[in-house]
Amino acid sequence: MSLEALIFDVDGTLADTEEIHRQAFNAAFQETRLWWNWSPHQYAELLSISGGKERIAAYIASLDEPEATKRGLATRIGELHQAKTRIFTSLIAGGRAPLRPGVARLIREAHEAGLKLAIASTTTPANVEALLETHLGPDAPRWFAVIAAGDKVPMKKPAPDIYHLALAVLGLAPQACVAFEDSGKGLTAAKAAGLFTVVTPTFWTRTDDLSAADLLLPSLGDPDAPLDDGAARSLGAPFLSLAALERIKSARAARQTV
Ligand code: XBP
Ligand code: MG
Repeated sequence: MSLEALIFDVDGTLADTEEIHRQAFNAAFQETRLWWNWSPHQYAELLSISGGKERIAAYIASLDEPEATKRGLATRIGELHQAKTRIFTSLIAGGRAPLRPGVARLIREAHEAGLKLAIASTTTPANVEALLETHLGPDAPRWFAVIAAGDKVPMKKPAPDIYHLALAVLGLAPQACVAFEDSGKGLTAAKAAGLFTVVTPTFWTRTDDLSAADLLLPSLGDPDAPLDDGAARSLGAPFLSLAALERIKSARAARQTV
């Protein structure tokens, strides 16, 4: 089955955004005078929880405070997360998280070749639009047949729900698509949805179990930012182009039918 769609995760995959998320959370905590401050080490641990609202809830539950205090704090999660999202999207619009190497090139290549594009992310939809509009232009969100993100599904990654939603709107079988992820949770979700998955880890996900990746690369690479020799050799090209992706995916499918 030929390649008909690319499905992209957002945080860590389109751009290395989690440090900006961390700063936005902390700025929201200052703005609401809670004075919490998540260190990079603390945030790396909190990232085991998908979803910003769920992350705040888990942090509140971990506090050494009376239950009544924690119940009161839990009623403020929506307000806190709205403030955080406003701050995050403003930082993104200010260019604080460039797209990773090869992302703009591959999205444009797929768009111009007539492939369908989709997003499958745990993050809040406003974050996705800010990232796409800032780096690919005001029309970019409309290049995507579906932006499946945030609370649009009951179960977040590593559950496959968000990928099932993206595939349903695309109207495609998983065999006709490729997923792009950065984390173990995202990889688990994409594989559970039956997708060939390219993984480009970041600092935050470098210790995740990525052994189920169909293609594991340091990034997608670019003509002016070619992959290192090892990755280029495994790919048979200095960066991941649509042609290289189709070649590798077809070869893997052919081997599986033997
Ligand atoms: C990563 C996440 C998100 C972000 C924070 O999403 O787990 O929760 O860390 O964004 P993905 P929100 O890798 O699936 O794009 O605060 O909007 O959840
Ligand atoms: Mg991610």
